[in-house]
Amino acid sequence: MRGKAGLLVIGDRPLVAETPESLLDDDTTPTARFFVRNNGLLPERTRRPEQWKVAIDGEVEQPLSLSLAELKANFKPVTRRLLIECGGNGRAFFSPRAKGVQWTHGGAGCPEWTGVRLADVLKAARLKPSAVFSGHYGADPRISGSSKKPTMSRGVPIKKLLDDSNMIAWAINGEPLPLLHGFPLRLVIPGWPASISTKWLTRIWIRDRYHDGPGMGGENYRVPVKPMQPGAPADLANLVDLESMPVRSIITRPADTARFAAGTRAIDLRGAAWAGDHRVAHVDLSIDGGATWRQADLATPKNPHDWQRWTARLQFPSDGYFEIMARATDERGVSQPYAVTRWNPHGYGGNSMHRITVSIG
Ligand SMILES: Nc1nc2c(c(=O)[nH]1)N[C@H]1C(S)=C(S)[C@@H](COP(=O)(O)O)O[C@H]1N2
Ligand SMILES: [Mo]
Repeated sequence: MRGKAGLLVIGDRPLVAETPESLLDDDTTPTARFFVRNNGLLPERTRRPEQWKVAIDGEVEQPLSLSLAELKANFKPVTRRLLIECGGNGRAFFSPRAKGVQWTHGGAGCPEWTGVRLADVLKAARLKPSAVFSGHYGADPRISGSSKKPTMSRGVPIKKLLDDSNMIAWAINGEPLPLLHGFPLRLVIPGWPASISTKWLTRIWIRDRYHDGPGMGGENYRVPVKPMQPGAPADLANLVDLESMPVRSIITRPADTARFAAGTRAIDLRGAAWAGDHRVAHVDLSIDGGATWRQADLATPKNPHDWQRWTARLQFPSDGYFEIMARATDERGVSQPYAVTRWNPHGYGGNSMHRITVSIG
């Protein structure tokens, strides 16, 4: 894939690519290393990006149709480092196999976005008291090309829509969005499955009820309330939307299967951790299958919904072959499990610990 050296293509129609953990070692994810998830085809690249329009309509006192130029001129631009993560990140670890693209841990990234606060735009549209949910629309055609239905249209409850972190963004890492990531405008709604962060954004429909676009309801982005038997058919009445993403950490240095010289007794590790709408409280590392743990040094996030980088120096008792596990714990005391829990048909929210192996000597 052009401009995405080192990413692993895990689906080609639609195009989907994940980032190996060792390529997520930068504090701010370079665009070249940012994962790709399309559900449809790429729309045509507009020749007049400044005239691209986004409608805000439905349960609002003042329906808006704002061009990119108007967004830039009439609202205060902000730049923030925000992590977005595919709802299916970690899906490959479900057993039996869950339906969908088999992400390991690389369906996430944390670049810097520039745009306007979604809350400022919603304020200008003046939500009615009847506003309870949103529905987001993008310009990408469906794979089949045949239907008028959008490829995907998801939404969130108004409380989440109004979160101060949310943006309508036109730039990533200081450059206009590439077509692959939503040129010229996209939503960035961090913390929840990234399928709500609509690319090629054309419309935000404010609704008086739960949204029913493609990608909502049924088994879509839903997890069981009462744990279900893995592999069994799902009882739809027992499924609820996955909202805040679960806590996760990745080891970004050393790379998996790294080799060290005989006699090496200390190895420096680096990584990142995040926890949806929550802060990460601590990250712990084990080289003995979880029998003992060492706490990493955890950086504070630059802004809400930024990931938290961590570093640690681990001591090794001898030469040999070691498995290193990283386990993050959120501010509520919830840690990553050894193996994925809450099996669901499409494998959402799988946050089992990341493990790498190293050899010394
Ligand atoms: N219009 C549109 N927006 C979309 C999608 C899509 O298929 N069409 N995919 C969503 C999903 S499932 C994810 S995980 C993120 C991925 O964003 P990225 O490709 O910029 O990494 O975009 C979201 N926004
Ligand atoms: Mo996704």
